[in-house]
Amino acid sequence: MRVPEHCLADLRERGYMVFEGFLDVDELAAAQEALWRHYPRPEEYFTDPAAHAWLARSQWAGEVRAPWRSWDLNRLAFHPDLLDLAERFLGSADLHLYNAELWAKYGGAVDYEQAHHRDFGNHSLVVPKRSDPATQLQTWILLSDVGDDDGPTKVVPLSVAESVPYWPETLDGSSNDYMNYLAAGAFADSEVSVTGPAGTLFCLRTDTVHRGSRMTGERSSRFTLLADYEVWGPRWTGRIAWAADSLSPDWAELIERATPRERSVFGFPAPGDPYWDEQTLADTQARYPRADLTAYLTGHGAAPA
Ligand SMILES: O=C(O)CCC(=O)C(=O)O
Repeated sequence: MRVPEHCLADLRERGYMVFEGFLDVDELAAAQEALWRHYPRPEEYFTDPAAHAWLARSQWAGEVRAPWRSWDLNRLAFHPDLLDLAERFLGSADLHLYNAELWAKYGGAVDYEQAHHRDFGNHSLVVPKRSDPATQLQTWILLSDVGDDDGPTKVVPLSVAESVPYWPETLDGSSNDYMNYLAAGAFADSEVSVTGPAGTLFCLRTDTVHRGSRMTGERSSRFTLLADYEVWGPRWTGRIAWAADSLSPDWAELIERATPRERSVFGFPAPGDPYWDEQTLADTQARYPRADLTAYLTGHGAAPA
């Protein structure tokens, strides 16, 4: 569902927004079913956690980067209403999907508690420019219901955290590590728990202070899909290069089913790009035989600048 203007205003003013009902019932159900191609169902996990020890190696063990094993998941990373939101927030249609991950957490697997931090530390080589619009947008789609016991993200409104410098001396005097963590307990009174039913969209900027929290429910599980957007341009930002994974069958299906606009968020050359000529078109068609590449022949449907 299209993200309403008041949510966008929250994102601009508070540094985060939460929108329930972002996914419709069918797209949510299809994505949830596809999760089990990557993860054990909760009942399966809790019957024998030791059989899934890979999920307990660290609090980040449950992250799986795109492309995923189902179009029903892949398409959510560039859902039309997500692209619409990113375009409205970042102020440009020339969007770059600079990371996409699934993240599964299971109660008792590991301690998911984190200190408050800002994520730009591993999304940029430098620090964010204090500009409007902000330069990076992180989006999280909740694929399971998230209540207070399910390790909800805790987010701190911009007005509360903006006095803390981007690369602070730690507030407790300990040495500052690579993740610019803030002192334990900081903002405990002002942080907001991001709870909501499956299908909710949560967004924040990479300079918004937040943290992961402990799962307190004995058999809690939480499944999320993360997609990070920026505008193409800077050389100092990003997370990954999509070409590194572009030999997998999941990638081929993604390119073959996506529209030219959707492909362009991965860096696939847009219609009208000087890259396209008779040779590149024929050879790219050989690489992706089921893709409709006619737009690249005609130049129609070029990604707007
Ligand atoms: O999982 C979460 O709710 C937040 C995690 C987080 O902030 C992080 O790992 O940087």
